[in-house]
Amino acid sequence: MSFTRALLNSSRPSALRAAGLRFSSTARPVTLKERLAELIPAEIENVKATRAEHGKKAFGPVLVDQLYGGMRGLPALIWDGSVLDAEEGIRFRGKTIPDIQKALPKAPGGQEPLPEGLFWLLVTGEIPTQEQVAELSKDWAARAAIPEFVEEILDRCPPTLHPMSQFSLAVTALNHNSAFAKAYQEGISKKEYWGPTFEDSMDLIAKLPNIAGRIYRNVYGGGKLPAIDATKDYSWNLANLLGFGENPAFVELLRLYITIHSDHEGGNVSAHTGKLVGSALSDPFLAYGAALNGLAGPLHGLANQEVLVWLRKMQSKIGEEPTDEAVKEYIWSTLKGGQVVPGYGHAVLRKTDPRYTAQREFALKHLPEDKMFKLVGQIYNLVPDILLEAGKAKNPWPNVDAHSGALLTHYGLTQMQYYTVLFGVSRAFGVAAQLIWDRALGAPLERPKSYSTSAIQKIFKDKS
Ligand code: CMX
Repeated sequence: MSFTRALLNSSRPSALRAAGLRFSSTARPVTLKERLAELIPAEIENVKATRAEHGKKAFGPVLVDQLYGGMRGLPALIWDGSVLDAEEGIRFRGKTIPDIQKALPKAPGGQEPLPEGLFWLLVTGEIPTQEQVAELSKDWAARAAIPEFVEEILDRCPPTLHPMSQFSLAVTALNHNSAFAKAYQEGISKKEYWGPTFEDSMDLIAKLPNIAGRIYRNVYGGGKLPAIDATKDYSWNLANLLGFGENPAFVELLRLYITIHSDHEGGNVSAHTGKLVGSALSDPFLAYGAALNGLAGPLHGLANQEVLVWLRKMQSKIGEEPTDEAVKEYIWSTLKGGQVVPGYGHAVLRKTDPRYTAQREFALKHLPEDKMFKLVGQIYNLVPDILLEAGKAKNPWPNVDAHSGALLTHYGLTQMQYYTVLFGVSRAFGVAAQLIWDRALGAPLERPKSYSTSAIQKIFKDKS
C-alpha cells in the first residue's frame, strides 16, 4: 500500500461511512473490516495508476511450449497476499517466514505466530496488534457454528469417502447461507461486492474447524465434538476439535502449520482455482469448495498424505532405522516404477522450500529423537542427488509436504488420509484474502484464450 498512515487516519470517517460502517472514536481497536474499508479506495487508485502507466507494456514473451507445458512461468494473474521467488521461497506481503515468525503476535506463552495475524497481514499488508488478533479470534469463534443440514451431510458420508471429498461437499453446501449470493440476488451494486465477500470469507474460515473436526471424528472415532471456546485462539480450537487441545506442543504446531500453508502466490492449483471460480462471481464457499478439489490432487496438497504412505511403506520394507544404501534402493525403485518421489520437486521453487525448513526447525526443537523425523532428514540427504542423477526433475529439493506428516504423526495424528484437510483449512486464508481484494478492485471474469494444435500449426505456417 502506497499511502501514509496520517492520510488514512484523516480519511477514516468518510471511508467507513462509504462502506456502511460506523466510525468510532473510542479506544476500541480498529477491526479488520474497518481497516479494509480504509485501504480499498487508495488501492483502487493505485491499480488505476499502475494500469495507466504500464497497462500497454509487454510483460515477457509467451512461448508455444508454455501452452503445452501447464503455463509454467506465464505471467497471467494478480495476487497480492504473497509472491514466490524460485530461490528464496515465499514472502507474505513482502515478509519471509522467519520475518513473520518474529513479527506476528503469539498466543500467551507461545512462540509460533497466530494464523489470525497472518490473515490480517494477507488482507491489509500490515502487522496487527495483539488486541486486533484477539478480536479476530473472538469473531471467528462467534461465527464457527455450521448449519445443522451441513452436519447431517457430513454424518451421512460413508467413512470410506475420502476426507477431502467430505470437506469439499461441506464447504460447497455453506453457500446456502452466503451473504454475497443473497446480496447479488437482491441487486447489490458492483462497488459493494467486497462487503458480503468479506463476511462470507470470515464465515468460511471460522467454520472450517467445525467441519474438519466433524470429519475427523466421524471417520476415525473419538466421540462427540467439543464446543468452540471463545476465549481461545483458532488453532487451539481446531486442535481441541481433533482431540489434541490438551497438548500445547501440538497446538503450537498447528499455529505454525496453518501460517505457513496459508498462501503460496496465485498460480498453484488451489489458489488459482479459487480465484478463477470467484471471477464468475460464485460466492467464496463455491469458490473455495472448487479450490479444495484441486488441493485434493496428489501432485498438489494430497502429496502430504502420499509422503506418509510412501514413508510407511518404506519402513515396512526396510525397517524403521534403515541404512542409506537401503533407502537409496527404495527411492530408485519408486522412480523405476514410474512414480514420483512425493514431497520433492516444485513447479516454481528451485531450492529447499522454506516451509520445509520451518517445520524441520520445529522438529529439531520439539522432537529431535523421533524416528520418523530422523528418516525424513535421512531422505533429505539422499533424494536430491538421486533426482539429479535421474535427470528429469527441475527441482530436486523438498517441498512443504515432505515434512508435515512426520510432525502430525509424532503427536498421534496418524491418519494420513486426513492430512490434506489441515492443508485445506490453512489454504482458505490465502484464497479468501485474494477473493476479498478481487471483488474490491472489480477483478473481471477470467477468460484466457485457448488454441488447438492445428490452429497453432496454421498460425506459424501462415507466418513462414
Ligand atoms: N519425483 C520424480 N519425478 C519428478 C519429481 C519427483 N519428485 N518432480 C518432478 N519430476 C519429473 C516430472 O514428473 C516430470 O516428468 P515427465 O517429464 O516424465 O512428465 C519431470 O520431472 C519434469 O517436471 P518438473 O518440471 O521438474 O516439475 P513440474 O513443474 O512439472 O511438477 C511437481 C511439479 C510438484 C508436480 C513435481 O515436482 C512432483 O510431481 N512432485 C512430487 C509431488 C509433490 O510433492 N507435490 C507437492 C508440491 C507442493 C504442493 O503443491 O503442495
